[in-house]
Amino acid sequence: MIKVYQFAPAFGLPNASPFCMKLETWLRMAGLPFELVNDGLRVLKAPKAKLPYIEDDGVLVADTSFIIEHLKQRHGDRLDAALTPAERAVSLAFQRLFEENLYWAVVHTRWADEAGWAKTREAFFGTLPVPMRWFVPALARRGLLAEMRGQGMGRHSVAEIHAIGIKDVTAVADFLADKPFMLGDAPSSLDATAYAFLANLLWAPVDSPIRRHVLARPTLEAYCQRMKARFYA
Ligand SMILES: N[C@@H](CCC(=O)N[C@@H](CS)C(=O)NCC(=O)O)C(=O)O
Repeated sequence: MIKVYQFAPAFGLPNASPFCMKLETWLRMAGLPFELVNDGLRVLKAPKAKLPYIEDDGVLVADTSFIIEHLKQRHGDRLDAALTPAERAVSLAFQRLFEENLYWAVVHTRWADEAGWAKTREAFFGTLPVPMRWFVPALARRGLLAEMRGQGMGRHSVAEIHAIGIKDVTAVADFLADKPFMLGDAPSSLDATAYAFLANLLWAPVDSPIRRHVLARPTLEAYCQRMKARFYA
């Protein structure tokens, strides 16, 4: 059985970490049996100090892209085998948009913005025992803000970060258009990423101009509802 080490669910989502939600969605889409281990403290022991990671037949694999590659090799490619080279290229480009760019704009709304941080602190750390609850949130916040600055997003003004996120959302909405799934009629691995990131924007109670822009494109919410009904029924 594949064991998935991830953060505990928060914000009423399968996971408030879009990467953890991506992996769970992908496993559901691929129809592979798995067991979730919801334990945020595992990040301290994780091979790359990030969650999620998996244990599959004694092998540890970290990073959702490497995990999915590993699972495809071991259990067959149930989602992307029929994609053309052009579809694979588009899929990779959108994956990068979500994971390497939009992600950091979302991090800003949750960890830098004061109103977003109040929600994040309560949802992610509210159940920590005292005295951890007194110092862990501030330490984690400092770490995330330093990562965001290191990545580059954290060097932009708030207005610029929102504009960047809005451009990404516009590109996704324009590309999805009225297709049922990102690449057409059939779901592919890209939908695991797209759904996880869009649902985290839409359904986490963290307001921002980026979230309002997602709400302003109703095909995106319809897409999330479609993914939820099909894979989380
Ligand atoms: N590229 C990684 C990213 C995973 C990632 O960024 N996980 C975040 C949660 S969304 C994390 O564990 N952060 C902990 C930290 O940065 O200390 C993947 O695809 O799995």
